[in-house]
Amino acid sequence: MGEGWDARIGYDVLVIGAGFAGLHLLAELRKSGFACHAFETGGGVGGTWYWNRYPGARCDIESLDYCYLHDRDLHREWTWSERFAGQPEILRYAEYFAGRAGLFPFITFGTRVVAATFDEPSSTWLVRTEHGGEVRCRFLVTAVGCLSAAQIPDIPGIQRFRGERFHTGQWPHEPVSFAGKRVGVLGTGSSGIQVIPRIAEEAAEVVVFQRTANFSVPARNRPLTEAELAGEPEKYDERVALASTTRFGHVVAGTGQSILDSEPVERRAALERRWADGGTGIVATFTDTGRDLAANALLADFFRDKIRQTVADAGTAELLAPRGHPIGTKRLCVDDGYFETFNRDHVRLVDLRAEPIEEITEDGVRTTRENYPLDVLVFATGYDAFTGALTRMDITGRDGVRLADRWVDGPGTYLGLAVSGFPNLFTITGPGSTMNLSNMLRAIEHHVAWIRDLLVRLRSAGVRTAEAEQAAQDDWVAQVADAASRTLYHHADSYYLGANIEGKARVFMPYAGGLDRYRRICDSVALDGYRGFRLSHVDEPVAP
Ligand code: N01
Repeated sequence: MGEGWDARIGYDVLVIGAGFAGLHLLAELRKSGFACHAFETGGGVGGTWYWNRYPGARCDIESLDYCYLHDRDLHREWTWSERFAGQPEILRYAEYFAGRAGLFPFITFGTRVVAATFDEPSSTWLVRTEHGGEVRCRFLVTAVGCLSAAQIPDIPGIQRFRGERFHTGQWPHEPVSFAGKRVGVLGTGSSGIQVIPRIAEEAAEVVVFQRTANFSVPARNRPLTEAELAGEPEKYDERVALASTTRFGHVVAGTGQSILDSEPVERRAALERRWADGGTGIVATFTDTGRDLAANALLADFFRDKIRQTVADAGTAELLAPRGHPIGTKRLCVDDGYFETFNRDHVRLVDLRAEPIEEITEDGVRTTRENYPLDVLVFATGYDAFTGALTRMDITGRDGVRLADRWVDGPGTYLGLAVSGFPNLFTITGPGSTMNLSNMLRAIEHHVAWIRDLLVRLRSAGVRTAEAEQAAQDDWVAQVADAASRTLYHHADSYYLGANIEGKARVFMPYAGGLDRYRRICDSVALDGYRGFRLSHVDEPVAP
């Protein structure tokens, strides 16, 4: 039990989730001497990488950037095999980390947390699991991921379908065979764009139901070379420095030029170089494409031309060419042969804007135009992003207020780390932090260190509760909105704005001001004695 707190409480800290965030926090808390434990819904560690086992699942950030950097030895010990690691390798890395830090005995697997209630007289959280277990703790930290609450659309007849049905984010552990089958895929975001080419390699027929065409760039994945791996130890310090000095947490080099000021020939040459190199870095080639619609349109034209050059059938190419949202305002996808897949005879694209789905039948999908008989339906339909994993739990703070109710008009947080009215609750990569607008691993490492330092400080100061002040939270919510208003994000109906979930408030949820700026703000809050938090001490009287 951690020193300074009452041993009768239960745990000092409970962590919900054992993905990259939960594992790292658990390891840090244990090193700092806290009595802590984690609950995890899955049967193993890894979070996103435990659940997303669909064929083709692969990270869109380079392996050497998408890994922990807080431990130099760990970075030296692990050897990545490819430029963009696949799901099995990333999962092995998470398992290796958990084993190396001796975390397995401190995680209860296969156990979903369904409720957490703040008990005001004792200033503790009472946490309830799906199996009816109850555990008490002083501090509760959510590490539930921001893209983990899978979303299956409520299409009429969906329950009647007699074939197999999968969501990419809840993929089964046993192999799924598509051989000889007619497979329908709904959704053409990052998951759909990765899974469709792999399914097409095996299936007899593939029908892709597309509502919104998406921008995608080839990954150009390849094995990492001996030279790259050998040079890595020397690059370690630079990578650590970049985590706090760059917008994304790793370097995304551009030309430093405006696309509007560039000559057509040099513009094309710069973009062709990036296209040939692969990965999302192409959107950072020019300085103005993320904030100016005319500049953005030039970049979007380049992408649409690439689709026309790749897809043989002109009509299909036009349907696949994204329109109606600026490039980058929905997450840029990274693919391996996505557009080429539509040149295969057994792959068909259905434009749901022209023929919406009327219903799912026992043996397929019926649109306003046609019946599509199917053996398998794959939902690559995304997530109730950023808030869903939190609001699907019944979290109740002071005065019996539920988090889901508190956030009905959009998620209010202080720094994405705490919520007023919910004392002693901290959220790793919560709404209002940079989340997936930055490298998630860099954001996680920052949050974990920040929360650990705060807890150590609270313990040594004998603090009973720490709670975000409403005024500080309101100010932060305004800063999040202001940062978003300087971007083009409002021009797309994206999950960043909650637009993919019917009835969800349309509020831009991530902090778009950059991880470097965000870190400076959080660090100044800490240096300033945790400005914006109200602290009550162990010897203060507790409200009745
Ligand atoms: O989900 P999405 P995702 N009828 O929300 C469509 C990360 N990730 O799982 O755009 C028909 O992006 C929806 O259409 P629309 C990454 O951060 C990373 O693909 O709403 N279609 C859209 O096409 C990513 O951004 C990696 O019109 C429906 C799709 O489903 C995030 O996770 C890999 C529909 C959902 O796309 C989420 O990606 C995978 C309906 N009723 C994921 N409802 C990598 O690292 C939804 N759609 C590479």
